[in-house]
Amino acid sequence: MEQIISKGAKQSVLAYLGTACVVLLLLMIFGLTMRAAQAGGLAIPAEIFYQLMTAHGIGMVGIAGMCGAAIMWYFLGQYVKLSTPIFLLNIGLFLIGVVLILGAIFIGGFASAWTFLYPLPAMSGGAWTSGSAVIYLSGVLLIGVGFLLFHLDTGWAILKQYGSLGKALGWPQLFGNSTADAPPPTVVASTMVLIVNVLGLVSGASILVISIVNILVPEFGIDPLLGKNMIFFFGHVFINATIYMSVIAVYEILPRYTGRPWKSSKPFLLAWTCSTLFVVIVYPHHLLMDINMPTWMAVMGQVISYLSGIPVLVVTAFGALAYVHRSGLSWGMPASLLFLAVFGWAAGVIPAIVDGTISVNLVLHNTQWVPGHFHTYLLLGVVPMAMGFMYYISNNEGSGLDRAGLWAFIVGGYGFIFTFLWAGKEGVPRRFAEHLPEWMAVDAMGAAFAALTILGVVIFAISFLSRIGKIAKA
Ligand code: HEM
Ligand SMILES: [Cu+2]
Repeated sequence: MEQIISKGAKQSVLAYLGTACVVLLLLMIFGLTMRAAQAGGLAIPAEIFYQLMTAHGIGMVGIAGMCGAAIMWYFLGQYVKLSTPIFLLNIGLFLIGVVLILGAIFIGGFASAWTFLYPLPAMSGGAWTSGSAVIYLSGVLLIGVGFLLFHLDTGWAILKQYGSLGKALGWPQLFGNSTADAPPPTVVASTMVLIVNVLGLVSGASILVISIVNILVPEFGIDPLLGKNMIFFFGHVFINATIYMSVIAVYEILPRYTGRPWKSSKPFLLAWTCSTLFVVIVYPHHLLMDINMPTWMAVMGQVISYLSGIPVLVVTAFGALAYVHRSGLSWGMPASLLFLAVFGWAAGVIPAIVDGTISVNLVLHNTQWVPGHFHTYLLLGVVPMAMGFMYYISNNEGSGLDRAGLWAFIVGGYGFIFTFLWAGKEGVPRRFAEHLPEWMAVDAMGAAFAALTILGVVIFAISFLSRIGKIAKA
C-alpha cells in the first residue's frame, strides 16, 4: 500500500501543510487573544476584537479547507490523474486572497465577521470604508474560485476514470447487482465533496459578486433573506466539506497500521450517498430563527440535522473501532491523532444536534454553545486529522515530547470547548467583545485551556516543520 507520488506533487502537498501550520498557529493566537479579552485579562478596543474575530473565522475556515484539500489530493492521486499546476494555482489564489483579506481587516478595519452577512459589509456605520469591504469580499471570492478550480479538476479526473458520478459513488454496487469491487473510500468521499462543494462554492461566489456590485452600485440589491440563504448554504457546505475531505486520512492511514484495508462496504456507500443529499438540504438549521423562512424549510433543517452527519460518522467511527480492535496496532502519533480526531468529530455532533432542534435553538441560538460545538469537530476533529497526516507524511511516529504535546492538546482542547458549552448553557452570547463580570471566571479558564492547546500545536508544528526540508528532498 505504499504511496507512489512524484516529487513535485509531494512538494506541493508540503507547501499546503507548511502554510497551514504557520497560519493555524497565528490564528489560534488570535483566538486566545479574544478569549483573554472576554475574560477581562487583556484590554483591547472592541473594534480590534471584531477584526480579530473576522480574521480568525475566515482564516480558520480557509485553512481547514486547505488541510482537507491537501489530504484529499494526496490520496486521490493514487486512483485518478490529478493536475499539479491546478493544485498549485489553488494555493496561489489562496495566498493572494489572504493578503487582500488581512489588508482589508487590519488596515481597512473591515470587521463584519467571516460570514459577511448581506448587506452588513456595505453598512459599517463608519467603522470601515466600502473600499475595504470590496477588498475583503474580493479576497474571499479569489479563494473560492481557487477551490472551485481544484474541485473541477478532481471531478474531471474522477469522470475520466469512473465514467459517471454515480459509478464513483458506488451506485452500481449499492443499488444494482454489480459484483465488481466498489470504488475505494477515497474516491467515494472525493466525489461527495465534489458534488456538494461545487454547489456551495457557486452559491458563495454568486452572493460575493452580488455584494460587491451592491457596494459599488447601491441601487442594485437583492432580498436580504435570499442573500442569507446563499451565504449560509455556502458556509455550511464548505465547512462540512473540510471534514469530509480530511476524514480520507483516517480511511487511508489507519489501515496502513492495522494491515486491514478499508473497503467500501454497502453501508459505507449508502452512508456517503445519504450524506451527499443531507449536507445540501440541512443548511436551513442556520436560519431557524428567521421567521420569514418557509416553515417546511425550518422543519427540514431540524429533521435532517438529526440525520445529516450521522451516517458517515457512524460508518467511520464503527469502522475505526473495528479496524483497530485486536489489530496489534502501535499507537504512534499518526494513529493516535487520527483516532482522537474521529472521537472529536463524533463528540462535536452531539451538541450540534441539540442546537439543531428548533425549541432548543430558541434558547441557545447565538450563545457560546455554537462556537462550543463547532470548535469540537474543527479543533478536535479536523485539526488532529491534519496533524496526523503531517506526522504520517513525515514518517514520524513521535518522541516523548510529541506525546506530551498530544496530552496538552487533548486536555487543553476538551477543557477549552467545555468552557464555551458551559457559557452557552448559562446564556452567554457569542460574538461579544465585552463580557459581564459574572461570566469572566469561565472565560479565564477558557483562555488557560486555549494556551495549553496551543502549546500542543506548537510542538506538533515544530516536529513537522523541522522535517519538512528533508521530506521534500526524499
Ligand atoms: C486554540 C485554538 C482556538 C481558540 C483559542 C479559538 C478561540 C475562538 C474565540 C474566542 C472565538 C469567538 C467566540 C465568541 O463568539 O464569543 C472563536 C470563533 C471562531 N473560531 Fe476559534 N478558536 C480556536 C481554534 C479554532 C479552529 C481550529 C477553528 C477552525 C478550524 C476555529 C474556527 C472559528 C470560527 C469559524 C469562529 C467564528 C467566528 C465568528 O463568530 O464569526 N477556531 N474562536
Ligand atoms: Cu450547518
